[in-house]
Amino acid sequence: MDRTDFPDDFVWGTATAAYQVEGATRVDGRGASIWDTFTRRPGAIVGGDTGDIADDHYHLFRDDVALIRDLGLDAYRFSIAWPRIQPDGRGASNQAGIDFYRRLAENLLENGITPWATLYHWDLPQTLEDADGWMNRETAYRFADYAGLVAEQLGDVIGNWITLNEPWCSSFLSYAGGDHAPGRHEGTAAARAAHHLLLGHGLGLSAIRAARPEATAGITLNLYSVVPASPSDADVDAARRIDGLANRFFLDPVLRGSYPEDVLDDLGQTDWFAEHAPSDDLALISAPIDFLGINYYSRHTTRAGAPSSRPSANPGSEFVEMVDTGAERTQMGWEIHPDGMIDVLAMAHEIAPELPLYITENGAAYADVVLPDGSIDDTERLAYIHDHIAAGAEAIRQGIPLQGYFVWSLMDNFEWAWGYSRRFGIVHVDYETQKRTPKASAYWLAGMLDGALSAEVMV
Ligand code: IFM
Repeated sequence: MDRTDFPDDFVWGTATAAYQVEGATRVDGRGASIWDTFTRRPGAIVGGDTGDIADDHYHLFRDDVALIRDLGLDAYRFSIAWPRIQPDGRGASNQAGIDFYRRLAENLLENGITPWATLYHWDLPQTLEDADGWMNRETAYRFADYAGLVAEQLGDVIGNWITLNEPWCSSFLSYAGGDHAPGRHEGTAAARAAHHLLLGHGLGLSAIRAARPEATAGITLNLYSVVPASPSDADVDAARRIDGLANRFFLDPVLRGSYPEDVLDDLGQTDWFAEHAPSDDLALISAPIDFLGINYYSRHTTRAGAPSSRPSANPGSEFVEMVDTGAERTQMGWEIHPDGMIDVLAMAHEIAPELPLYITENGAAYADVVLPDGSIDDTERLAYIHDHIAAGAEAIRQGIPLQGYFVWSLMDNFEWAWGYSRRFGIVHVDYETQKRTPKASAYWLAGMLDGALSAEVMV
């Protein structure tokens, strides 16, 4: 397999997110985010890790951009930290924050790499969480102000915008499951946070379009292939619930302009949505996007199970069990199912046949071993990425307009509640020295893309 198996203009990229890589959390006027707060909560993060230093990408970005160039990649998807731009989540922009992203974007362009910026990859300014965060509709308007401000000031060097990354995570996982910042347990009411995030997307999109009519803009959803463990009515219904919460609750409003009624019913939120999610909101949320970003990692096989009273990131579906099919899993425990990537692409394509699709994240965590000669032979990650890229090629053969693939992640980084205990990078990071070492998967990718990765890269 090489890049000639894909259209000439297919975008090959890699992705990171601000809090996971930047570090430098207290410099140049950056305000506190909910992750700065959450990582201080005892027991919230494995090992008590924080993003305070992470990969120090804030200072080392030039070396990281050189790596991206040498990998032969066309695009870099990074995220902009809202609290660097508006330390309190509102008001005028902090010039030092804007300047950092301008330096990064300019450096990318000088190296022939196209910047793709995500505006919200989960680092809400803490002051906005103090005012009830995404449970408060006002936060959507603050996000739109921020999006417009950034597009206005950086739209000359950044042409591709993603409003939100994975709103399922920043709503259900964060406000129901409590696994992610701000670590709240609002149960099924977390659906309201999801609506406010999506409203933020709609308002933000319109602010980007107003500031930069020429911009290309979309949203990234994390979608799962969901299948019932058996054809029994109960297992099929379990699949309906999980597909509803994970996929349709986000795809439908963005692509169809409506929420799935069965999911609102499962969540007991029909009345709240009738009153607080009017058709005007849905018109904004479903305004045309230029592309849909899909993050794909795994498949869920579901069966009906026993009710549990534990706070769940899938509220209302506590009595659904995920089945172990015996398929191989990554270190995250996520089942490896490359064909599922075709399923989720097809899911979106069926609703919006003309819409360009991008895999904005795909990758795997494994317990890498640094060999005595310093190399990292991550054959499992290499196979995972290879097989998913092959699935992408198959999706294109089936007529799905897949236009790009971004590997998650460029380098090992702060994996949220898992801290530094999970490594997703194709480039290894020694957190003591900040030395970057490309893994076997990076060399393989560079070979496929005719990159020019040298034997070892020191930072
Ligand atoms: O690290 C995350 C990323 O921030 C969002 N998508 C999934 C990745 C792996 O868990």
